[in-house]
Amino acid sequence: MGSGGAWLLASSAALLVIASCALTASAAKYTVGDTSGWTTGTDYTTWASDKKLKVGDSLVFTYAGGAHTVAEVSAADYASCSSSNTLSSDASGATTVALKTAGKHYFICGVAGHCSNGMKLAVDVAAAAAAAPAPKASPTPDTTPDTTPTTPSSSGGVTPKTPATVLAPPTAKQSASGTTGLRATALAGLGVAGLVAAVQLGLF
Ligand SMILES: [Cu+2]
Repeated sequence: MGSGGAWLLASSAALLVIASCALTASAAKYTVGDTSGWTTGTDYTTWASDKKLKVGDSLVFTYAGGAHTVAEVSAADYASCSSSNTLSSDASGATTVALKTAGKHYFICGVAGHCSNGMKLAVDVAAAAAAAPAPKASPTPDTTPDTTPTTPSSSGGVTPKTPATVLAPPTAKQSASGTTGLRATALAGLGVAGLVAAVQLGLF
């Protein structure tokens, strides 16, 4: 299992490299099978093993037109070499597949016997670099609306018609001590904040 661990480490390192390079890397085109192209007798598992594909890249399948097909299939159909339910298929001889989504993509040749003889390709596509998240707009009201009535602490004996009075302490205690006054101011502030919220909710 030592080699498996090393593989995992190598894969993790590769992912880090991809993540750090994705910001500047441009879309790449990969010729499947390199000089062998898309044909029987080529090990595409080995070919794909060191490819660092990402969204935006393209796979280019080159083959004699009509001699093979390039069919994108599901994982299950890849495993069973079934081309009866292809996601896309082409037999032009020069098939370019743009990799538009991250994750696994599976391709097989639909000609009888070719897939089961190894003409199948599975690739793992990494997500393109995510754009930096835009800063969230702050919903906090920084300014007091013009319609805000005077605070209860400064309204003297006049009883405000606002919810702020609910939280305001009795006016007699406001002059009792500095601490009580501070508390009253804080409570009044809470009341005003509630009123502002109520105004913004359209209750007034
Ligand atoms: Cu084929």
